[in-house]
Amino acid sequence: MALLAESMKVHLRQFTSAAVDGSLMLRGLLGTSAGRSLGYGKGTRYLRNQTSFSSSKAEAAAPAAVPMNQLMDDFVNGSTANYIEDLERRYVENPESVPGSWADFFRRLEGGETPDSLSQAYSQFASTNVALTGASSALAVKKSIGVTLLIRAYQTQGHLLAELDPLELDVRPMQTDLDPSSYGFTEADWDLEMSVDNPEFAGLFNTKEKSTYTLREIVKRLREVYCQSIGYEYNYISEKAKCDWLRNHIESQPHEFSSAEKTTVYDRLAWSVMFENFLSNKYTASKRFGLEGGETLIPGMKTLIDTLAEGGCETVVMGMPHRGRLNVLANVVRKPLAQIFSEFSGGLKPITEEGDKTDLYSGSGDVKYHLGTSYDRPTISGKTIHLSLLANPSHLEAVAPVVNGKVRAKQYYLDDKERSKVCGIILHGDGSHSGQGVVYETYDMSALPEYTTGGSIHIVVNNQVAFTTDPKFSRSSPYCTDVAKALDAPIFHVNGDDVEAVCKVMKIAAQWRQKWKTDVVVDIVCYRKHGHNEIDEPMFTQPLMYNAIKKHPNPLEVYKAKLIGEKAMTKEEVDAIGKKITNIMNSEFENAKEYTPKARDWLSSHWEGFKGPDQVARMRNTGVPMEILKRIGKNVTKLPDDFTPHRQVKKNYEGRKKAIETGEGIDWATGEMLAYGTLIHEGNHVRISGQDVERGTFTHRHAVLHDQKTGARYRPLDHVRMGQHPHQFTVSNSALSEFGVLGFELGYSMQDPNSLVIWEAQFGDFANGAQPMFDQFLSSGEAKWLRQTGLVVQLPHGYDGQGPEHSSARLERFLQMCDDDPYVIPEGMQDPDVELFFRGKHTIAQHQHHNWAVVNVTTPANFFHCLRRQVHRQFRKPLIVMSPKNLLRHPQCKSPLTDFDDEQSDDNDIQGIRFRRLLMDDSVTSRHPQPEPETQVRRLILCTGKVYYEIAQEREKRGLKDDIHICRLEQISPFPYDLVLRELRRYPNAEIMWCQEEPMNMGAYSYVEPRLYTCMKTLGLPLNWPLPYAGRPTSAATATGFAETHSKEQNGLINHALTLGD
Ligand SMILES: Cc1ncc(C[n+]2csc(CCOP(=O)(O)OP(=O)(O)O)c2C)c(N)n1
Ligand SMILES: [Mg+2]
Repeated sequence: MALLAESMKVHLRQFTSAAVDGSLMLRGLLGTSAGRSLGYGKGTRYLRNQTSFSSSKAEAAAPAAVPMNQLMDDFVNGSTANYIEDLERRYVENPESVPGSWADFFRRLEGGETPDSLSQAYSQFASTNVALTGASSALAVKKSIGVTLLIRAYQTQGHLLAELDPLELDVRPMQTDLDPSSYGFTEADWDLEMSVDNPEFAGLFNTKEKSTYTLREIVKRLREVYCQSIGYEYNYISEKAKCDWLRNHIESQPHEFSSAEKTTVYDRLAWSVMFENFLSNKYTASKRFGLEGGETLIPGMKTLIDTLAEGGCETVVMGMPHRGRLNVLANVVRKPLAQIFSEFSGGLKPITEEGDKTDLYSGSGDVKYHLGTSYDRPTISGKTIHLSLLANPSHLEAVAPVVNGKVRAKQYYLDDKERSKVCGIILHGDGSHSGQGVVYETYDMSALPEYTTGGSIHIVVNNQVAFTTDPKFSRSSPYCTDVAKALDAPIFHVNGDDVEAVCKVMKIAAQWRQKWKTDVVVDIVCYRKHGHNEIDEPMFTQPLMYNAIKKHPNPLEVYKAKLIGEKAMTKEEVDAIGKKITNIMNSEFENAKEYTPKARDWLSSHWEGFKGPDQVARMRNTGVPMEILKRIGKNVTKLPDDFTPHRQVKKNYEGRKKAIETGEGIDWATGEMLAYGTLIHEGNHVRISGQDVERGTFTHRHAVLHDQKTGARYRPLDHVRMGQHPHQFTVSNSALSEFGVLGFELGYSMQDPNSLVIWEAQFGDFANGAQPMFDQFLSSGEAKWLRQTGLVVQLPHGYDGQGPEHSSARLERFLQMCDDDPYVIPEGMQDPDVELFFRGKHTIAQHQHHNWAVVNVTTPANFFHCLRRQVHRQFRKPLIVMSPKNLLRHPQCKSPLTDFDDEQSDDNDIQGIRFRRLLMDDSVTSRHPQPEPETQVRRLILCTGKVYYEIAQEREKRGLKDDIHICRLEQISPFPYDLVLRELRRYPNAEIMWCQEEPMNMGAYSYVEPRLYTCMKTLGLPLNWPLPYAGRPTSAATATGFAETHSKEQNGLINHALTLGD
């Protein structure tokens, strides 16, 4: 609100001095000083809700500052000024379209009556309270203005007087704008009959039935609509049609529920309240983050879902925090009660199903109020709607963008162009909605072309406290929902004790979403019956509130009293509902004792055929026949004849084309393009998102070209094959967010395994803004929730003197989260069967049991295989890529096209047709697990990433190729034990050294060291402790900011790596 008021003041200031040369003016009426006048001159246009207006008059007077106090006139506030201007504009267009008294007023102004005389009339009116009948017509106009402004004020600010707090502790002061006396009315005016004949008030007053209303009736009606259990905030929405639609829905909705509807609402509320009571009686000492005090959420959500289904929605994806989650699972998603109760009794681990020979993998599990599930729910209209509730971590709000990503992916796969069939519902707490930045990041993506989902429905369970913190200490805005105003989302605040009001706003919210396809917010103002959880003492910190809560009846009692009072239901009828529910719960409680979770809740239907870690999966080769490579290469490097690319981009594309034609010198970007192109060719969906990914932060990708004459965009990868879906290849620059966008892509990747979803950070270090996504979802999500994702995260990494903030993607952190045992070599990798070894089968178990992979790839072809491997296997794991910067253009970092093909697919030698986890020294060729020893080699340097090229170049210069061999760990984790063992066998006399660019406390050193020792120990090699190390010393900062120091350090570590002792 403050922002809007400020912007309005700016307008007023500008209008004051705009040239008006004889146009219609309200100057005299609205204030005697020029500083308070309003109006718009010919050719000057006022844009609602914008902080500027444009004038076609070049010579328009420059705005002169007006003292702020003059702009604060209680009569000419932001909304009234806006309203009068609107009336004036409508009068100019069509005098019939405004109420008669206004038309008269404008006519008189046109007729030459001076603004001053009207102004005097206003003053007289304000001081003398002349009754309308028999008053001068000027005073009639004044009354009319007063009443229209009053109505408008209620439409805009009525929510400030709405009765939202069930505890009635929130004392809401009378608002000046909502007080009739602010418009000159006095007690004596209550029974004045007035015209309210205005199309914008048609929903409020039926003027056909009754041509005039008394002030008393008008205020009563306004309070009824705007100040009862619902507070509507919507007038800031800049699109008039949307505002009108909403106003119409608010003002002309039938306010009465039918008796059948009331029974349904009662039944649903009873389930909600009784579920919490049941749990509280049966599991007294258990934490469940109950919904007590906010139970009307459940009937509200059911109404929401019913209405969405009526509006064509078939699938809903939901995300929510701890509060009330079990209730939502039981009563909205309909997870079997016996299962929920069984989880309360300790949550048995799932058992192996009959006939299944393998041990059922159950992961590490999670607490009951984090698990997700899905269900097909029949709705009131008879349609069925698919509901899925995503598993979520404790990190409040982190799941919000994940929901939207999943919704967007579903819309892609359902070809839901209108975005009507799939909708996201995101639940929030009041504290977290206003406090967590990811909430804004999620809203901010809501209208971006490649991220929009056609609007999410946000529900805030606003219990007016966050753990022990009162709202005034947890947010600076009046409402916890104010952040959504930035997006023009309508916000409905509703008293959580009024279940019918909750259902009513949910219905409008669903209708809004289906109609306008933008976000909408429902803020259920309720309370929290217990402490933060059931075993927490709230009286320590909120004594007054909890004294009120103790005396407060629960929402079911409130509704029951209402229904019985108004004779909508009898006591017997409500009792029968209670009895039915108690019986069902009791019998489910009994069933829970026998309940053993057997469902293999691994993968959703799209994931059929995919394997959990307990099932043996296959890996496919990733090479592609040369002929297809060439065809795709040609298609994606060809630009239309009438397209004018930038000169450098043209050259770049010519280079790519030539490399494909000649089969030589494929660079990183071309290799990447071939990976995407071949995956698309096979029918997969490829999506790349992140900051500036279209061009690429380092100008290497140019996945979207811009015509230099027309500005038209061209995406070569849209042309891999004929009839390609327009979004099959998606590449999009994102909002400048890491947490939100990564979350979105994670959600997207979880939908369908046949998609390659990539999030790329601008520089790897910025990924730390998304740390909860790595900690809570990517590295541990499968273990906790049995849900797989093949999301690829590309993090530019490498020390090239750009300072501490652009060098390191913090490789060490990703490695620290890898769950492989540093001291145990996985079965089959230590002494592999030769045939299995060549077919790569001995590595599958390791990959399947690992939580994610971390790679640092150094050749375009290997990156091609690495990306393709993500899709060409029967399970999915997240992939963290330390992606290159200077290798994008490095003359040595090129691959021949033959490294991409599948020529060797029938050969025993798997390397070359698949991703190479370790690149051997370039002088050796044998890949046998027991290679011929290279006895002359004195040192084996193991390293990863681009430092390889620097060491190799210097080694060449120094003529040390025979003495020092270099191996690259392209995949650092899961650690390629088998290949490292092979290399150790190859070099029996060599000293093993680890070389890295990063400081010793960073990079891969700490991860590699114990694993290398394990390999040495296995082979009976002497353990050289500490592990010989060439790299930067330990450091607090990731890198130096001084270019000279950087070079010195870099040269120093390379020199160290290549300096052999005697
Ligand atoms: C990101 C994050 N910070 C802190 C917490 C610890 N925490 C759990 S619940 C809670 C209070 C949440 O308040 P609110 O959003 O109002 O939800 P309520 O519990 O009142 O339903 C806090 C601070 C958390 N889970 N996540
Ligand atoms: Mg709260």
